[in-house]
Amino acid sequence: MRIDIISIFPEYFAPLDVSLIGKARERGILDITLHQLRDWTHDVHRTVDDSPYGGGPGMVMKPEPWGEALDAVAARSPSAPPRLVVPTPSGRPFTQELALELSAEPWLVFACGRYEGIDARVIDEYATRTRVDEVGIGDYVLAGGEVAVLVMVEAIGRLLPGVLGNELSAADDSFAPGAMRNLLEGPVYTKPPEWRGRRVPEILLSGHHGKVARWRRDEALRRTVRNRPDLVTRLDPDTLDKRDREV
Ligand code: 6GU
Repeated sequence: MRIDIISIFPEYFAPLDVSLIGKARERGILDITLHQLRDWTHDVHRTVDDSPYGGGPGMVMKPEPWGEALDAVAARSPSAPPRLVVPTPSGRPFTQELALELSAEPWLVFACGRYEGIDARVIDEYATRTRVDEVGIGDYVLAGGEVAVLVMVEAIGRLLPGVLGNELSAADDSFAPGAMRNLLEGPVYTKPPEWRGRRVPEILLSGHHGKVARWRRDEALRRTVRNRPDLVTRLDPDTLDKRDREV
């Protein structure tokens, strides 16, 4: 997968050299290019923002540098244009489902806004040429889209074939489609079997795979009720059995 990220702070993306995503890049599974938006300005101050029409606080990102930047980045391939993702707290929610959908794309461009956002005509203009999604990562406000893009690239990147050590581990994730849809993962344990007087639940030492699976599902349900009661109403009734309802 190819990813281009346009920002006035490309230094924010240093973590993408590290760990799982860094390895995926070294191995050629992920091809990430960072771009400095100011490279597409033409004034001595390399201006990217201006005051909002209609008044109000803050600054708005000017359309011209964004237009030139997006045209230049998209022109790097004569084939189908990239799907454009614009991080903003006003966007649709970033979910595991959207991460999975985006992980199937050959090419993504992330356009990181700062200040009060990007002139809305940029999004309207590109929406006539390609799929554009304004996406937010939660109900709070960050200083800019950069950290949100780090979050999204990590969530998307780990779903690419060959990135996770164990391909099965993504299937068990909280929010993964299938049996874990809208369920949080329960607690996990490793050796030693007793630590500071606390025993690992005996079922996990029993070697009884059926009972272990049932226990894990019960724990996942309990944790979901406790930490995310809003998710319980979204559990698919068809996937709940009698035991689930007792939890
Ligand atoms: Cl994508 N951007 C900003 N600036 N704040 C956010 C966000 C994005 N998602 C949640 N808060």
